[in-house]
Amino acid sequence: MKKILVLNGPNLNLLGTREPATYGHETLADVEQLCKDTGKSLGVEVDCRQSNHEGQLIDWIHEAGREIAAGRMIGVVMNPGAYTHTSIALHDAIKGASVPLIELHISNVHAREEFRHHSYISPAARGIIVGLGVKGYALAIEALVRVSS
Ligand code: CA2
Repeated sequence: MKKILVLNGPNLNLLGTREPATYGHETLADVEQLCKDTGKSLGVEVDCRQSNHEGQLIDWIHEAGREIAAGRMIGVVMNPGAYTHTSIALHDAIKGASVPLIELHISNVHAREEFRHHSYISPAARGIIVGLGVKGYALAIEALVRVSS
């Protein structure tokens, strides 16, 4: 069974604990369960990881690149959190590791502050899902399966 890696970036471990008007009531554990259930229904294994550290996220993208090259992984779904708006290093990692990656945001970043309108990740992403709440994770997993088959 092929795998998909779901990466959540900084502060997403706080999901469900505050700012419910923006990010909903579901916790990160709820989101990870949704991802695993979605994968199961599509015949893929979903591995979920979260880190508040840019270098850790980069190491996981490199690892995904090796798994994809070996034919064991389809790609990555990533909510890069605020690193979306700052991280050239994540952009370079995605491109450098040749990882098909769906960039995902729970909130509609384009309807929020100006500083959230620019993404360093989008030019390196295979596709983008924005503003559909945590259900976007299920849509992103399905999108990755569909575009890679
Ligand atoms: O909408 C998204 O998914 C974001 O990637 C979330 C990031 C934000 O910096 C991006 O602009 C958009 C923030 C994640 C922080 O998550 C929290 C969840 C609950 C409480 C506090 C923060």
